[in-house]
Amino acid sequence: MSLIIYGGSVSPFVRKVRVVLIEKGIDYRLDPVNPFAPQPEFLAISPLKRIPVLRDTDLPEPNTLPDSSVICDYLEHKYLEPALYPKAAFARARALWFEEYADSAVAETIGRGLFFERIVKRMLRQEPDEAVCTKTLTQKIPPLFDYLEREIGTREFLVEDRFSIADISVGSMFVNFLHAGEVPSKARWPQLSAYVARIHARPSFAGLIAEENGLIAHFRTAS
Ligand SMILES: N[C@@H](CCC(=O)N[C@@H](CS)C(=O)NCC(=O)O)C(=O)O
Repeated sequence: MSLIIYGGSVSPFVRKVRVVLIEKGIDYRLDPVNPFAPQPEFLAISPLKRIPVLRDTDLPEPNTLPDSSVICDYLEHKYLEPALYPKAAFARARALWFEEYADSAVAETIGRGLFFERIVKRMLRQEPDEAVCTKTLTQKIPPLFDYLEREIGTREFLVEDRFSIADISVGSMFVNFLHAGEVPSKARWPQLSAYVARIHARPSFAGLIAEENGLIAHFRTAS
């Protein structure tokens, strides 16, 4: 097994990379790292102190790459099949846009405004601030989800007619939404809600969600 992913399973960015690896059928090892209490060896390979970092032991050092988007792009070029990025220039760029949208605004809103409050704070033995969660759910999330509802429309996937990095990135952020005890409202976002359920039903996502649920359930009940 030549690939090592440093990170924690409930990070949406680590999950992005794991889904790419699983979809491509590539073996890897997940080496647990807590980015909030990093060891000096980890800081040396992650200058922004973020997870994930990939190590490819097929290569001589330096053989590590930080950042989920960089790692996914590397994996796409190293393992060509199945392709997870569109080939046509505009479609590829559009998929990268959805990756960026998920990794920036959606990650920040769901991550900080819900997952951090309801799960990470529990891990730190602190109480969630439900006022922050309410503001996130009522003010910050609706415009983000409205946009995704329009973009997905009646399509099966976000870009072209096949599964891509766009769906992996968006789908991964919605796992953290789920872990925080939420699902997109079927009444307000019918297309998005069906789309998220479809993406999460893929064996790659479903296996990881099942694995993570045990850990999350533990922290949901912790106080
Ligand atoms: N752009 C980075 C973001 C990674 C990121 O923010 N990871 C979070 C965990 S979900 C982290 O390591 N946070 C540690 C910190 O903020 O100190 C990527 O795509 O990998």
